[in-house]
Amino acid sequence: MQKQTLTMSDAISTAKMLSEALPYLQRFEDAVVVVKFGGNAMGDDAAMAEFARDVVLMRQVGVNPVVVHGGGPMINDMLTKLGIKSEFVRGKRVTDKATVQVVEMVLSGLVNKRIVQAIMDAGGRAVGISGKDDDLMVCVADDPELGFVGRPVEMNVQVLRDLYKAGIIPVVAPVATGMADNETFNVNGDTAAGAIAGALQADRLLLLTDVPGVKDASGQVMTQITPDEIRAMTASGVISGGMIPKTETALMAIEAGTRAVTILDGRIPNACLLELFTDHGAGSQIRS
Ligand code: X2W
Repeated sequence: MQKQTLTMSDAISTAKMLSEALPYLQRFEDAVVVVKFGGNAMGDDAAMAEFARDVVLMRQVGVNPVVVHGGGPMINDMLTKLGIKSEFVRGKRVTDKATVQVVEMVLSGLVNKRIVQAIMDAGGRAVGISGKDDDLMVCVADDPELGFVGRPVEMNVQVLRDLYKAGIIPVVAPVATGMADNETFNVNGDTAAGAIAGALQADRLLLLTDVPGVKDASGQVMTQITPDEIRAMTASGVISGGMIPKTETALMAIEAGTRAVTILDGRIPNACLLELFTDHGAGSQIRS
């Protein structure tokens, strides 16, 4: 017989919790959920394993998760090792030819494969690709000041549908191809996730980050916000700094047809499950 690790009362509360999740499991059956997993939310191997388990659980209960990752801190580490200086302008990395090569190596290689491996270890199936594969994300230069930073202008998301329909979790690195031959662009991870969620008309975009959500003027996290409120709070300066690219991404994704976007703290245990499958939810949900 298997060794019992739970007390009877713990086991009863686990069973009750599963039962209470039923309406949420029904609601998200076959839903497309794009999860942006930022470099700051990745943490150590244990946090990575827990994220992978949540994504595999989503898949197991009939959700179609699509993972889009970042890796800014990992790019910084490699650039430092190679003695390449790097700076950010308006939240985006100024990217010259040497930098874009490092970005592609780190994101499509190290970070992408680490996530794929973690999902496989959790018993799921994952395939790692970048925005270059099957021309998933075609970009133009975002701003001449930023060099090879891409703004997605053409999305070909059929490859993602093909993968999730086959039961495979796509894991996407935010590196993209350009309109001309042989161009490589570095794309901000949030921007890439928003463009993918919009093109897939996703049911949810979850932006996992290292802050609890969008705060109002008194510093309280807002659990529900409309796009109009976001615009007003941005104009009045209540939304500022690093939150701006996230709320801009949310608005873009909603305009393109994503049903709702949640900005949440990826460091909370089981953040994705909390948001999707409990009545508590997590972070700030933006929807019309
Ligand atoms: C980002 C891509 C990685 C990213 C960069 O070079 O850092 C641009 O800034 P996080 O972990 O999600 O911040 N690209 C253009 O977005 O990573």
